[in-house]
Amino acid sequence: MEYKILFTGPMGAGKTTAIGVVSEVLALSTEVQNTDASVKKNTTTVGFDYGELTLDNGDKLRLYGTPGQQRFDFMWEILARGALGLIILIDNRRPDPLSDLDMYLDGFKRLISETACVVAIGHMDAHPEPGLERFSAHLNARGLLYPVLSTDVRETMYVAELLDLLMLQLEVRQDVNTYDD
Ligand SMILES: Nc1nc2c(ncn2[C@@H]2O[C@H](COP(=O)(O)OP(=O)(O)OP(=O)(O)O)[C@@H](O)[C@H]2O)c(=O)[nH]1
Ligand SMILES: [Mg+2]
Repeated sequence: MEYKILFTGPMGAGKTTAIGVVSEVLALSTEVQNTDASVKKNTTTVGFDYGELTLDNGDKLRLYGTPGQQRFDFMWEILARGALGLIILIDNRRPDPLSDLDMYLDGFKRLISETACVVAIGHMDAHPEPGLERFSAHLNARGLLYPVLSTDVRETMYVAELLDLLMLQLEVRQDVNTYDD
């Protein structure tokens, strides 16, 4: 089986980093020099990221990452097409990470209602607040039950964990659908 998985999140959260650390092919990334002075980073993604990963059972994950800059919102729908799950990567250094989360939950509403979603909070090492319980409460208040965890996508192990959690939800969903029939 092949699965398309999408990573999204604000500029600098670590989408390109995450795909780069787990991809077994040279990750494709459309980086250009960053001219947005409000985010201190040299380059930013303007098209999308792409990487591939084969699981132990032979399943292949095709990993896509959205650009973080708001001016590329039009890419969201294109990239969401055919995806089997969404990983929302939050950057806890930003002024209002909870409303960032809302933006992606709203923007990808259809995809996540039909598939699976994991909410991963990055950059907690330097910015522990808001804590995980605030994110969970926020999701619960919206009637959503997705796994929320802290991550550091510079480490392969953490990215693998996010993918595992997403795949697990898909398996559960498939089982439930089988019972429905
Ligand atoms: N300290 C710390 N640094 C992190 C963490 N996660 C990612 N980073 C760093 O943050 C930066 C993220 O950059 P990218 O991977 O380019 O971010 P992006 O989400 O692709 O950004 P855009 O393409 O501009 O939207 C990299 O320098 C990572 O090494 C973390 O949890 N803690
Ligand atoms: Mg990027």
